[in-house]
Amino acid sequence: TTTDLEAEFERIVRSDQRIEPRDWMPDGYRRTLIRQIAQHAHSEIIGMQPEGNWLTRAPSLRRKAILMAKVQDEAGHGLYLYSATETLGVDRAELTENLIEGRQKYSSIFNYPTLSYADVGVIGWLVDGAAICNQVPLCRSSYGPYGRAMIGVCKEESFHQRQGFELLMTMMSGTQAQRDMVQESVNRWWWPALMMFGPPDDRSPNSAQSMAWRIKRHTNDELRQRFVDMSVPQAEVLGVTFPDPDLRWNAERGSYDFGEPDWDEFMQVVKGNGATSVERIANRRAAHENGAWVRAAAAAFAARIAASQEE
Ligand code: FAQ
Repeated sequence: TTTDLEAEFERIVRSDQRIEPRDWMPDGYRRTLIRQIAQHAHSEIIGMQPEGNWLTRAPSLRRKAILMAKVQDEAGHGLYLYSATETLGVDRAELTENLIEGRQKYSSIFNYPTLSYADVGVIGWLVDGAAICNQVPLCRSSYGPYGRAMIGVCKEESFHQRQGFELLMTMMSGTQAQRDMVQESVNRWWWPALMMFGPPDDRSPNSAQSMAWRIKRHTNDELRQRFVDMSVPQAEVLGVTFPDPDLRWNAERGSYDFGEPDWDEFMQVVKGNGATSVERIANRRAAHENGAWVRAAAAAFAARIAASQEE
């Protein structure tokens, strides 16, 4: 009976075992996972654009090779996460449609422009840093295919974060103009990076249920705090500051106090009114349409192989 199935589902979740694709699950659990994993996949794919913007203008062959590897990794993460979403009974073609028609979201962070090469370093350091902070706990997510996907993804994100930090260390030991370029970039990305963790807990409609289902393991504010605490000492090593006058050590809490991100800006960006929102989706749509002949050719080839095997 449904009650037995529900009880079994609850038992698996509560004992920190994994729900697998063929297991019974509540409709809401399935819907939440499709929403979160698809958004995550879309973020990886759209997230190739801001850094891809600098591939043709990398300052050296070494930087170009590193950046190319990173952007290709993001593509891999996206495809891996689309596969994880498909285990829940949706079709990848449908997910792509949802993205380019604006029916599904992707991370707010990718709606900001990359204006200098320092942005490549700062995205690696702060954006991948925030991504790791958010995704390491997701390795223990209750849905098997998602949790397992996160393990490989996090290893690659760690490489991304280090390449960003190393790039910034190199620039910070260069000329004053280079140091200024890094600080200017940090000033632009700090607040958007904090917004990646989502709205504050009291305005996060999905958190409580997602935590009860052990899809999410920490609240948005918990992870944001962890990220701030992790980033401040790294900024000191680099020799940059964050644009927040309220940022200071709180000995009592053993954590940094910090200011409030501009949540109106966040809501605008999430609604599709970010600086580069239109451009990002237009590029994705064009890539999809320009790839139609590849999909048609692959389908025709597969049909021919299938027909020849029937003979
Ligand atoms: N942007 O109730 P909550 C990467 C939406 S890392 C846009 O708190 P939830 C790596 C949220 O969907 C980035 N929308 O929601 C990389 C919901 O709307 P809905 C991707 C946001 O799901 C680095 C509404 O607000 N990482 O790509 C954002 O419990 C460099 C209410 O929010 C992931 O997706 C936002 N920042 O918590 C690639 C991680 N925040 O769906 C290239 C997995 C919230 O009801 C280069 N996802 N919203 O219409 C998660 O952990 C969660 O989904 C949260 C949001 C924490 C993002």
